[in-house]
Amino acid sequence: MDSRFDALSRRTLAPLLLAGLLALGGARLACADSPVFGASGLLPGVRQADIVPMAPGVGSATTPLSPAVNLIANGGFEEGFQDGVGLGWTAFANGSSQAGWCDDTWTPVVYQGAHAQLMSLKDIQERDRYVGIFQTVAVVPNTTYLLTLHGLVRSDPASVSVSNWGYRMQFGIDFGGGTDWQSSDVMWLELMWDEQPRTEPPLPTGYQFGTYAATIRAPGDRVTLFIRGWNKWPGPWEADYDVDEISLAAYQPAGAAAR
Ligand SMILES: [Ca+2]
Repeated sequence: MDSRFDALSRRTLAPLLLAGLLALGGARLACADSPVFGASGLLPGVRQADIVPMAPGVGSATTPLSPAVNLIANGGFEEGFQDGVGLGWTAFANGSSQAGWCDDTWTPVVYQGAHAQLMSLKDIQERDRYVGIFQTVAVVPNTTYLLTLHGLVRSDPASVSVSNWGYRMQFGIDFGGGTDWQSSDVMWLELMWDEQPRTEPPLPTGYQFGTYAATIRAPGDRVTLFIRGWNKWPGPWEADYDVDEISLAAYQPAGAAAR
């Protein structure tokens, strides 16, 4: 892949403001009980070549087409929610747990604007429980797109060593535009966003957001983007997965865009 296709990895410190949503007696509760669905799925193999992550460090050298048109509807979650799920998105989960979705307005975990999508899991009865959202968008075949995700993982253990890497976030792409998150057509990749304290922003830095960017070449006229939180182990601990500012936009390298 062209070396100009490089990093957008960056971290942003959130202000340490404890805004109100879901604050109760000092403990922040995640979503209330919400519907759960279906049976569990396995992680299918990843055809890495179809999703090209950007290496860290050269973010300024990459430029989406200007003006970049975000194909994702409500990618910043500022346009509303229904039943806790951002408008334009569809929820999924695989049961044996309490799964929930919320309009998260808690300032420290909102990447931009006033809202983020919160997905939560707790009271896990079996291994490998998932909570997620997806959206299908129309694309131009054989066109390269830039996918950008922002978010963070929060858990009660607040440590990958304590939880044994028990709380991870992933995204998946179905290049055929399918809407079954358990289909083997979905290619899943892990976001390397390690868990942070669930209810108390770490001092002195506050929460650190993860940013992921990759180029995607769509073979057909539709692709589906899935995003999910993954609780690996049974147990009572809660994990909260926030995502915000999700973008899929036609893309060309900076050198071409500058002319
Ligand atoms: Ca937002």
